[in-house]
Amino acid sequence: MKQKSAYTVAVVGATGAVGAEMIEVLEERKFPVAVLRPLASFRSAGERVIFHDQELAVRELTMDSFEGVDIALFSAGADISREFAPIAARAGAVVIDNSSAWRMGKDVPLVVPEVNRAEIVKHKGIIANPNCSTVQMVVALKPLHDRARIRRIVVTTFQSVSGTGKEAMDELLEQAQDLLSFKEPSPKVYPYQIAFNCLPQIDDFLPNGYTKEEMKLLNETRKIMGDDSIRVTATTVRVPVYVGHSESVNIETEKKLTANEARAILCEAPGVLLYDDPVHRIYPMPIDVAGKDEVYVGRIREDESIPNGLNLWIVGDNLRKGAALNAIQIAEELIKAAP
Ligand code: NAP
Ligand code: 12T
Repeated sequence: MKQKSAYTVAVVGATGAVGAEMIEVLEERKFPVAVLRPLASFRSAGERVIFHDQELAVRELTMDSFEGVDIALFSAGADISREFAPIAARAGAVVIDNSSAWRMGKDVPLVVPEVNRAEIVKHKGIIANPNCSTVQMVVALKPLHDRARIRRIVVTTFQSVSGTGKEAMDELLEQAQDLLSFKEPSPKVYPYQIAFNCLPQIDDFLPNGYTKEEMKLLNETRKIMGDDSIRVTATTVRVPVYVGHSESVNIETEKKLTANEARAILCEAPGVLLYDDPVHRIYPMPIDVAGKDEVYVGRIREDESIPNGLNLWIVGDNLRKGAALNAIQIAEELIKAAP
């Protein structure tokens, strides 16, 4: 891709929760878009999306969708990415893929700009956006790792339903309404009732008893931090929150970091907002972080059960930094680096 004054950008999955956020973030950040091409399934072909006060018709995704496209932002699920990302790349586009399809590929950079922007230029047509839970965790942990070397991470996530998409957001609302009017809720997207409940399962189970989502946190963290010696163990939980993933994170470091030292480091860290003042009950919550770009960190305290341990509470907007915003930040770096 050559440097231009403005680019043709395709959004695959433009009618979805992430795709809609991508179009909003492109507009908000004044990304140099010459032509926006919104793509989705045949079901929503002809629907309209608004971009810079212009109504654009959604087109059905086909083999021919990528002619003349410079950048293709994919967010229509892993099956679609597996099939169409290579087609888009062959047509000359650089794909920035939000699904899990390509993340662990050897020739696929897995990028969070604050952590490893230098990887972007190594792409061979596809760049992967990490899982939402991984993104917010590494944004907060990388600066601590650089200073004190993280040896082990124990993380429990509290993930919102928007991570699953539009239908899951509708399901939470419907179930809450049903329950408040004494009707039996009917699970469709999730295996059990999500309203007024917690589900200790995100994505499918693997033979080792972990879910795929839990293993993404291990494998993606190692790849992005560029350190396969970091040990990670995760439990991922779906909670009845609309937008914003929260994480309780325990780290063990090689060098001692006091809570105050960690606060000072995170105060300066790019993409992080320190929100930590227990005396005044200041700590991040998803209802406050939804719609924000930064990863919020609070509840920083020393783990008194080991010599070099810290506990942190990390909250991010999963549709923004966890998906759309991170993808567009990658696109911004890409065009900056273009010859
Ligand atoms: P969503 O709200 O359910 O939206 C799905 C989108 O994909 C819709 O635009 C849908 O179009 C489109 N789509 C579905 N089947 C298609 C097909 N056969 N051909 C073309 N388009 C098709 O889901 P979402 O939350 O936006 O998430 C979409 C995907 O993004 C996820 O499956 C996941 O891979 C990825 N994601 C990644 C992260 C992350 O961690 N970075 C977070 C969330 C999502 P229609 O309206 O026509 O059905
Ligand atoms: N199952 O892109 O349901 O790997 O919250 C993101 C979000 C997979 C992914 C979810 C998921 C991904 C979810």
